[in-house]
Amino acid sequence: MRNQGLLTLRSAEPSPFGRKVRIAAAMLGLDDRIAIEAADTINPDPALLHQNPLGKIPALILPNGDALYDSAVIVEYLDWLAGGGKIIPIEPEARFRSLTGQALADGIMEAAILLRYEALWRDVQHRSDAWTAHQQGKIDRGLEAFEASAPEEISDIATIALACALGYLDLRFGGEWRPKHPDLVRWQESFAEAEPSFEGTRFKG
Ligand SMILES: N[C@@H](CCC(=O)N[C@@H](CS)C(=O)NCC(=O)O)C(=O)O
Repeated sequence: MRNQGLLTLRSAEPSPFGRKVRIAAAMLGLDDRIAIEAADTINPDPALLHQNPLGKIPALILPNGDALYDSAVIVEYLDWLAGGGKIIPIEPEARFRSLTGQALADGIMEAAILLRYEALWRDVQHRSDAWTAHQQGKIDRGLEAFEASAPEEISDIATIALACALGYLDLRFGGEWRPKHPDLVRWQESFAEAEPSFEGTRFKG
């Protein structure tokens, strides 16, 4: 294992991107190296805005005070810390398939978060049906693509990100995705069985 020292993760329990980092850390055996410091992105504290000028979580604070973001960079760092090639394969074909899978699952989460923010931040009369449908289209097409070929590996970054995307749709959108995506429902069950940190990081608030 590479350099020692405590890492601090700025995150919030419901955050699907924070969950992705926490599951990755658990799979890599790094979770006891990471202290979680809660962050509120609606009223970001000055430290968070300094650590990540975008005011977004997750951000990982290194022992020397440097901050890493976003979640894709953090998991790349954690994989490197654990020796490399563990959840982000080294062999190019597998590597870029994995990273692209992560990007697709991250995109589903981003669209879902925008829908959630629309409901949180905008009064009903100012919401746009066209914009909502635009974001929903990304979620629907992303899920269809995963339904057509769910990732085979259970322990790479694409699968972790997909599990977190589905978990976020369960949390904020009442699992509406489930009836249309039976293969993904089964896939999520196998992921949860294989990886206890999925349940361990589920927001129960
Ligand atoms: N691309 C980023 C997305 C992170 C993100 O959107 N985080 C949300 C919480 S889950 C956030 O910080 N939102 C606050 C904001 O957008 O101001 C990543 O992968 O970390």
